[in-house]
Amino acid sequence: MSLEFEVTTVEQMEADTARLYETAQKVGIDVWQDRVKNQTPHCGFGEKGICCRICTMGPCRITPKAPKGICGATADTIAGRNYLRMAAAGAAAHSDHGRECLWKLYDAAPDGNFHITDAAKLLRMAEEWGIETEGKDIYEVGREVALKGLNEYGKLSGTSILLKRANPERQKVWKEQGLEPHPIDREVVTAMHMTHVGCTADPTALVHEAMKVGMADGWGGSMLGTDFSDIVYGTPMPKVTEGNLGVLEKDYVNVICHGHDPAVAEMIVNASEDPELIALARKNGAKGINIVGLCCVANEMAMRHGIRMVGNYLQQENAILTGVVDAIVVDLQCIFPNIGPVSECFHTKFYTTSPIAQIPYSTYLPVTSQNGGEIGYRIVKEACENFVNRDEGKIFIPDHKRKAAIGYSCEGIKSRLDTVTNSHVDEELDTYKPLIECVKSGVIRGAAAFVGCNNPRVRPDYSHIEIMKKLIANDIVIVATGCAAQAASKAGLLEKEAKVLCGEGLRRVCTLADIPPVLHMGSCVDISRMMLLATGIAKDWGIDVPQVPVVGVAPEWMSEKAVAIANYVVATGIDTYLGVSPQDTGSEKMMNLITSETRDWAGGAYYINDNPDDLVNAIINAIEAKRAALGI
Ligand code: XCC
Ligand code: SF4
Repeated sequence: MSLEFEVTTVEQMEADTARLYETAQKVGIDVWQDRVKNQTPHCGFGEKGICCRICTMGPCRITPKAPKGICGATADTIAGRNYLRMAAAGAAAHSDHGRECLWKLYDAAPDGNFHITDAAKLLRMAEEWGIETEGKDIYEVGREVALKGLNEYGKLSGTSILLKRANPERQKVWKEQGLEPHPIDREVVTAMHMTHVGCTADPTALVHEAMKVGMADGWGGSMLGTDFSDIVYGTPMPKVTEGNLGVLEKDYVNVICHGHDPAVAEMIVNASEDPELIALARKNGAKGINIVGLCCVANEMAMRHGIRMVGNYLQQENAILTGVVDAIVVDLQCIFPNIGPVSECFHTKFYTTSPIAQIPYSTYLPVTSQNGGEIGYRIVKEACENFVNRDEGKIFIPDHKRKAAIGYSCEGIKSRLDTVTNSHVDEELDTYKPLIECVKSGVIRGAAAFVGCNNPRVRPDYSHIEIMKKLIANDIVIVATGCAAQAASKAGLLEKEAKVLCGEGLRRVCTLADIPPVLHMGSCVDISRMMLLATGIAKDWGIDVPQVPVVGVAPEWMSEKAVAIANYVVATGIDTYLGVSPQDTGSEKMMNLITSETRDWAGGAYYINDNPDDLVNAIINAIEAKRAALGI
């Protein structure tokens, strides 16, 4: 083990960004750094959540002189409604992505564009849902299971079928507190209706519904998205890839897949393996075709195929500014509209593929189950043809990239734990017990689940990386998804060698189980994997989730999806540490609800602090307090 391990620092990443910013200025295009300047200072009313524009008597803003909107809505009501609307939009986005994955299973066929890749997982789900499989073709089973899943969105009555997966104590809390979500679409509609002019004014009820719509996401739409992605595209298992801008290759045709739903990216990867297209790339002077991912679709593709990850959210303009992106193809969510204008300054071809995300200055090719293969082929072909159109004078690729050990789904984590089970209490396989033993004995102090975006409101990636480093040094193991996981990958924290940064206990566990100290669990819908991990640990331990020394951490979150996530994480009984405040500071009542009162309902609440040093100390103290309460 080399003790010379060094992370790639935020300063080095910022130097890359600064160099690419020069290119942006040279070609005359604005990037997010410019727009942040133009938007600062932000609107104080919006920032505090006390601007209401849900009816045309308004917009109304709350000030000491005007403490109520025209209808009489107070700061508490306005901030509460805004908060619930964010949660509803986030739940809608994740859940609709999940729905697309279900349709891909429904449409799957042996000779079609989409197939059943993890048949064993499909059969497990059929059993879980009481679907008869005896004597049926696997694709017939797939259609039945898909229909049952789709029914979860709009069934006439009942609550999420997936709640049963949680430990019994959690299920009881959800029932008693009225937090069992109704069908997913219904819950989103309820949230929108409650926040219509003249409906719910009570902030407590608004926060309660935010948790419920969050539950419809985390224990509904997102969880379905994860499971059905696994069935159609394969369940992630440990493997190695690379991350950061240095994965772009000057001599190759570069195609970036950006967004969330794996469907389009799968079609692009398939096409890139077509011998005819590889020959075309070579004919045009390239050495081959290099497919890379950006944002969550990068996580999806990396976890399943080892596709390399070019970066997280704030890196999307940077990637094109390298001048070597021959095509960028997007599906949905987290796509800067400015990808269009930036691409126009280069030879880069920009493709949109979903009716949900139609963006100016793109070629719009809506992808369906039926035409996916054809469109994937067309895009890769056009990218190969486009290789010759690069402008040498605009090319600069930062050379930073790091190895990344990834693929730690629950199944992937258990597969690693199985290798060390025998050295522990029993010989059971497929259990979290070895991990629990490590926590009980104090070799590992606890776990932190890192999620969320990067955000120019704080120093991008800095909070993620600094907090992670300090936690692993304190023997707190990390699981990460989304852009948080990619921040870790850029820094090198997903390398197994990063164990030298750990405290002695965690370092030993990393060596024994052959894992990095930061475990990449996937994309943001895969935070559902984290919920299954937390409730699975609680089950195997025989305690409830709020007792487990685990916390959620979102130091740089920005999206409405993150609000939905934060709500289901606290509803699952996990305290969540936020580095960016929800836009509710204009209402003391709201801040009290989300940072304290929700803990009385479900065992979890937010802790908010934009100073990463304070945030990390609070996390360590909280984990130690949970340990003390357990007497370990
Ligand atoms: Fe989007 Fe999922 Fe945030 Fe990244 S972490 S900026 S939501 S891509 Ni989900
Ligand atoms: Fe103003 Fe009330 Fe209308 Fe909101 S709902 S804009 S507070 S009048």
